[in-house]
Formats: sequence, C-alpha cells, structure tokens
Amino acid sequence: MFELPDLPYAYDALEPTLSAATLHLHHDKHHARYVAVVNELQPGTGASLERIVLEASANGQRKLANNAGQVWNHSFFWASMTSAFRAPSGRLFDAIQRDFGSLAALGGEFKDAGAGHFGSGWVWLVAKEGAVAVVTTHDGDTLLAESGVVPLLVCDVWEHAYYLDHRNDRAAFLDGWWARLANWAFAERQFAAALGDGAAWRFG
Ligand code: MN3
Repeated sequence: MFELPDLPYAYDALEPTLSAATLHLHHDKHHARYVAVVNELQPGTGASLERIVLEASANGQRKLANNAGQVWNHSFFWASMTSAFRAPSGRLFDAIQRDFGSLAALGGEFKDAGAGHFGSGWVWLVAKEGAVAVVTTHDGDTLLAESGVVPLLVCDVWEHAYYLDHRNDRAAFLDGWWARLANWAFAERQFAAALGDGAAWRFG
C-alpha cells in the first residue's frame, strides 16, 4: 500500500502564487485520489511505484499507469517547489548558460512550453546526456521510461493546479512559479545525480 506523502512545507508556504486553498485541494484531494486508485488496483504487491508505472505502461494497463504516474509526478512536483527561492548556481547554472545562453532565456522557453501545452500535462526541466532541456508530457505520463533522462524540476499545468489562484491564466501561474517557487537547490541535486554524483529522487 502506498501512502500520500505529506507536503514538504506548510499549506500557505507558497502564497501568493499558490494559495493554501489550492494546496489543500491539490494535495489532499487530487493527489490523495491518485494514491487511493493505485492502492485499489494494485494492493500490497511490495513493488516500487517506479516499477508499477513502468510495468503498467508496458502492459497497457492505462488506468494503473495513469494513476501511478500521477502519484509520482505530484510527489516530484511538491519537491520542485520551495518557499525559500534562490537562483540556480554551480554546475547547473553553468549548464544553463551553455545550453540556453541565460537563465532568463531558459525561463522563457520553460514558460512558453508550459503555457503552450495543449490540455492537461506537465512541463519539465530535464538533464539528458549532460545537457539541460525543456520537455512536456501529457496527462499522467511520466519520464520514467526515457533512458538517460533525469528530471530536474516539474510544473503541473493541469487546470486544477492554478485555477483557484489564476483562473484561466496559465501563463501568469507559470510566471510566478518560475520567479518565486522553483526549487533550484533540489534541481542542483538532481543535476548532480545526472552527472553521476549521488542518487536521483525516487518516490519515498
Ligand atoms: Mn495536479
């Protein structure tokens, strides 16, 4: 059985970009529901969440793959945000400069990808073979099956992530998210793992 992980901060820690009301709804209702569905479909096998996502996807078990993927993506999303924003530094900052020219240019690409993503999904900053890149995924899809890809940050662009605070203005949500919530300390640890230094995040 999987448990819904607690948020790594208080419900009001991400205000005003994301309100306590949004985090209660998003974590306590949406994320909790995905966990409950996985537990209904896959009770007590002892398999890791990562393995369940990969096997369910490979076997065409779409409901299990989608819900398990959403459990993983949301847990990674909570880790991708912080109330103590600072800019990226070190090797990750150097790679961003090399691959995008500037942090602002990367921000533009990330926000455009998220705002332009049609329908529900996720916008990711990833490391792929040492380079930094922006990718999007649809619905409950994950990047777990992408060989050589280590996610650094993710932002949820499903409407439930921002509608209470930003109504239909996904771009405004992404602006605030990029400027105030992105957890670069976490992204730096993920980038180090991508370079072989330490382990990448896994579902706890
Ligand atoms: Mn969500």
